Amino acid sequence: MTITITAFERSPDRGKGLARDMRVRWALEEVGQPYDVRLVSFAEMKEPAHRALHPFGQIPTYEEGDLALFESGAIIFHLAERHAGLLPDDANGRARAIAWMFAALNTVEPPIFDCSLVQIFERDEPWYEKRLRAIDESIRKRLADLSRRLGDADWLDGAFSAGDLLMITVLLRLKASSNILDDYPNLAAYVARGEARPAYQRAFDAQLAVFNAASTG
Ligand code: GTB
Repeated sequence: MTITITAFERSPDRGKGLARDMRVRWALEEVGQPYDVRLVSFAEMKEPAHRALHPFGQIPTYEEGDLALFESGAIIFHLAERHAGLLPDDANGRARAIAWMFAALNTVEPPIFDCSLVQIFERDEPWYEKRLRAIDESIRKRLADLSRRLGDADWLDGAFSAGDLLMITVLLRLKASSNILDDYPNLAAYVARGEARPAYQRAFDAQLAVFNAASTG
C-alpha cells in the first residue's frame, strides 16, 4: 500500500532538514519503505482538507490505505511496530527503546524547541537575554545527563533504535543554531554517527531536493 507523507512546500530552514518530516523520512528509509510526499503550503495546512488529517494544521502527516496519522512520534512508532529495524525483538529492550522515544520528544526536545522560538519571536523583548540564559541552562542540564548516560556507547541502549533516531533529530536542531554540542563530544559524535547512516543521507537528500527544486523553479 502506498505511503504518503506531507512536508513543507518551502521549508523555512532552507533545506537543513530541521522540520519534522525529516525524522519520518529517515524512519521510512531505515525500514526500507518507499513513500510519496505531498508538499503543502502554510495556507493549505490550515484548510479543512489538511486539518482532517492533522487537527493542528501542521506537517508531517502519514497516510497508508485507510490509516491517517499525525504526530511524528506516533508515525515513527507505527513504522517501528510494523517493520523490522527500529525496535529490538525482546520485550524489555523494546520497552526501553520506546522510553527513549518519549525522552527525546518529551524531555529533551522541549527546551531545544523553546530556544528556537525565543530566538525568533522574543529577540526584541527586554527579557530576551535573561530568558535565553535560562533556556541554555535547561538545555545543558539535559545534555549533561544524556552525555553521562550515553558514555562511550554508540547508541542509547544496544542497537540503533527509533529512540536514537528521534534523539538525534532533536539534537541536530542544536547543531544548526549553536556550538553547544561541542561541549559534549560524545553527543556530537553520536549525532555524527546518526548522520552517517545511509538511510539518514537518503532522507536528507530527498528533503534538500525539495528545497532546491523550489529555489530554481
Ligand atoms: N508535535 C508535532 C510532531 O512531532 O509532528 C509537531 C509538528 C510541527 O511542529 N510541525 C511544524 C509545522 O507544521 C513543522 S516542524 N508548522 C507549521 C504550523 O504550525 O503552522 C517544526 C519546524 C518548523 C520550522 C523549522 N525550521 O525552519 O527550521 C524547524 C522545525
